[in-house]
Amino acid sequence: MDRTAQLSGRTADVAVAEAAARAPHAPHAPHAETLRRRAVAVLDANWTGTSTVPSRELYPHQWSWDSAFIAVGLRHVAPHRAQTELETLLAAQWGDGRVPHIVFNPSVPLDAYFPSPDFWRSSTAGRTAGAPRTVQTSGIVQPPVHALAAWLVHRADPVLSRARGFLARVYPRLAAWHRYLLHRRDLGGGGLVSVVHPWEQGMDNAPSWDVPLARIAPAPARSFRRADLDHGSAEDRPTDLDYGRYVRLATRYRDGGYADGRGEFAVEDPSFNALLIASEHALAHIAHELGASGAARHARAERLTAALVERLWDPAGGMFFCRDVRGGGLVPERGVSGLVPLLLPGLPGATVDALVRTLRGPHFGLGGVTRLAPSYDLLGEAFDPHRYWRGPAWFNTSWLLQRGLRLHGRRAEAGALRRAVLDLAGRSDFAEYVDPYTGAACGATGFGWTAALTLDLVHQGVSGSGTEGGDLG
Ligand code: 9WN
Repeated sequence: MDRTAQLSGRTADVAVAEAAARAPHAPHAPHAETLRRRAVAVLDANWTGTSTVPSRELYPHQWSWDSAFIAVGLRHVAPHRAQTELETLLAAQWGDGRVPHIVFNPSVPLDAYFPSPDFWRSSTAGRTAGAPRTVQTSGIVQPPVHALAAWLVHRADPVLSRARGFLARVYPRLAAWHRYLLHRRDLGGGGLVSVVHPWEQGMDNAPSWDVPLARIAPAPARSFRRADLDHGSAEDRPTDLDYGRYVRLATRYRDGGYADGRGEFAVEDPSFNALLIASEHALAHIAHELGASGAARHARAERLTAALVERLWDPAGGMFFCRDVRGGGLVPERGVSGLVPLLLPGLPGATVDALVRTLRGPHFGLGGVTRLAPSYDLLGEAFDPHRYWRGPAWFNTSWLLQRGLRLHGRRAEAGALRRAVLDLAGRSDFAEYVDPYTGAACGATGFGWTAALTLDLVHQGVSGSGTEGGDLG
């Protein structure tokens, strides 16, 4: 008698359910369904009606790259909401094309987050740069993941997208956003985009900023009040000294009317530029979908990839480094940012091989001592497993890396990273970030992009592909 026939009733159901739970790609695995429901609940709780906050307590407004990642997850369960998420953000775009890093919710008290709208004064200080009049925003930007997100959102429900004219409406804004970056932010003159504040790059406290930041005189601690320490522990957050420098940089930028090109801080970052390139490829797909040719955009993305390799690749380090444009050289700090270009289709094969070796080697330990990519070199002097962007693992970077691994045919490594994201996101209650060794939750829980990218990877298991027909190349 075969084994299936021996099983009956409830026993058989339990056995099937257990087998499904063990199979990581099983469409109906009960643990995947539970995880999916929990992730949806986080996104529902963080939804404001027009966008999703990263965290109700710590980050109670709309953040730019968070919203892009959130839309990528939302598309599987609420495609209309995913479109709205991006449309809300893009509605706050400035006349010069910049997409602000924060869109403030006017019903949240000013002291809930610092720097608040009265610090940025976007509608007055940003008037010349074309800041919107009706909505308050910050004046700096964040990584341009939006075109990639818009393309993925479209592909999740093309019928709805076409019916709403989603791509036709967002395309001009996304094109203006890329134009702003490529024309106003090429501060190094080599074709790549510079960030003018660590908050712009998204990995605020990374050791790569230490040298360029050291040139900035900090604003006095008494001149501002940090709200982050009301919710996060001081040992995990940036120091007061670094905060003073962040405030000084932002103040000078604001007082110069948010004009670009004059600031003392300008850094070409590998992750920021790689995300721009991935988004430029996505814009090419969007143009094509709208009946135009995407060829010029693909060609530009390839030129940018060549510039990235030429300006930021460090053969000895086996990874990309930041370039300190004002200081004139590469910053030899190994941050996860230097691995993110793995998601680019046009990278030379030898570069891909070296990046994968570095990711799995002693500095990042992936598949050995770590299951998610740490934000910084495990062997680096500044390493701290809990301090913001100085060691802990964030879920968005591992999501990006698993896409890169998959794109370059590293299926086993991509699968392991995917399973690690799902496992640790669930176990940490969708933490903002985790200890890279233990997976213990750090920062906020119920964090928007952790829940959203979990949803995306749960769905990838269900659909079995996840490449979405050339979304990256
Ligand atoms: C400053 C919202 C943002 C993320 C960043 C993360 C953190 C803000 C802060 O939170 O930055 O923008 O106050 O530290 O570093 O990546 O977008 O989740």
